[in-house]
Amino acid sequence: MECHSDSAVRMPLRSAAGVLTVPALAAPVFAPGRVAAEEVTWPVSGIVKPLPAEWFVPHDTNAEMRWEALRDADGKATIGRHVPTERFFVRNHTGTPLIDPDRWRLRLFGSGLRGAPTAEQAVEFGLADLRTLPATRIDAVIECAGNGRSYYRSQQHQSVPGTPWTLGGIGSASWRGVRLAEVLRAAGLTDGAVDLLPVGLDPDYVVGGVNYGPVRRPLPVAKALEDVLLAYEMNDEPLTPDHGAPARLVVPGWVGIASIKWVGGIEVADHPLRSPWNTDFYRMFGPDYPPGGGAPLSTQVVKSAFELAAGAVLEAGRDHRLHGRSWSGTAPVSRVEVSTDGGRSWRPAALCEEPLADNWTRWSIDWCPERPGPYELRARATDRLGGTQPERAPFNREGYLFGAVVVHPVAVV
Ligand SMILES: Nc1nc2c(c(=O)[nH]1)N[C@H]1C(S)=C(S)[C@@H](COP(=O)(O)O)O[C@H]1N2
Ligand SMILES: [Mo]
Repeated sequence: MECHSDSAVRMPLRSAAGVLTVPALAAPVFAPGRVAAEEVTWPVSGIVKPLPAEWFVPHDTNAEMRWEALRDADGKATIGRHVPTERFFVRNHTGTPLIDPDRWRLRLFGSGLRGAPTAEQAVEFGLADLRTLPATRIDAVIECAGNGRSYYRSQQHQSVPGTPWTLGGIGSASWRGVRLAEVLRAAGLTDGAVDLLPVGLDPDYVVGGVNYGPVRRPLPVAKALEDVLLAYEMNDEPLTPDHGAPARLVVPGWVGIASIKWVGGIEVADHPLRSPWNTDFYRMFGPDYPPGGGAPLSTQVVKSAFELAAGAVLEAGRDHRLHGRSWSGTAPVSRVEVSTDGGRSWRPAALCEEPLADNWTRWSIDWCPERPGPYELRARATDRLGGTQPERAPFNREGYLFGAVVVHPVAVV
């Protein structure tokens, strides 16, 4: 199924200013979490913020971060641990809605709350209410499940549909907000609750003539209580429209789709919940998986990237400091090795900081290529639970979780 062929989404139009506009939709699909969204302005722009070509590679309704933009022409870092909000990648199934923060309400309802309120009798929180709850800050990457997808084709000769990300479908930020656990407790969470269904206020996702309704993905209550944040700030500023204003989830370590943006409603249920985002999409499909797909995707795999353009040109006979970052959804990174000879030999990279869970770790290694010619760089990380990067990523039809070592070509002249 071409469910991730984002190009089919309501045919976004690119205006002269380079802004996407999405034509209004006819028949919305009913989703109980999507009630009275009068505070939302549609039609929407695809992505609201500017997308300068030196920072981003556009992919339909999405924008990928360029890894080479993490260094300036002299090789000096332009970005620390956090990616500034204006430079953060964007993954939109449709387009960014503009939401009036003063009228916005988060509505919680369902059989997992005391008194089982219906969507119409939901427990409501405005932004001001959320700000009266204890605030928490977390440092975490958000990474698309499809990050690295293009390498299924280029390295493994496997054709997969969907956004052809290289490795820029990830960003790290400081997120501030209230623990979802606090909100759930304030709303009357019961011991019987098992699943949540956070629903986005963005337009319905329509692809291949099918309207899947608003973007919404079940989240187990256990994960919600563990470490999920309902964020209203990103990098010390209120969330911007493209990144989920006025509030989004941040689900550490998990595939980006769990981190629902523009969250408007959350169903809390005493039974397992389903949506196309945990049945048709974001599972492993293919010959190596059960007919209905593997389990819904949760934690991210180990990956590494160089802060360097593919095909970068380096001078022969002098020392170069190669920089990169590695991350894992499961545990802090423990080790990074780099190969400059096509994977024959590996040297340890120096970690530039104490590795943290849910975040990337910066590293560097010096390299003095003696002779001109084409070279292949490789970086391979291992996390504290022993997770590492294989030579090949397990094939799956939608091209999720590409965790294999990426071959990074450079030219030495
Ligand atoms: N409501 C809503 N939430 C969403 C999405 C979306 O399209 N709509 N995209 C998801 C996906 S697939 C990813 S990878 C992350 C991307 O977050 P970002 O755009 O802030 O980088 O948001 C997730 N949350
Ligand atoms: Mo994603």
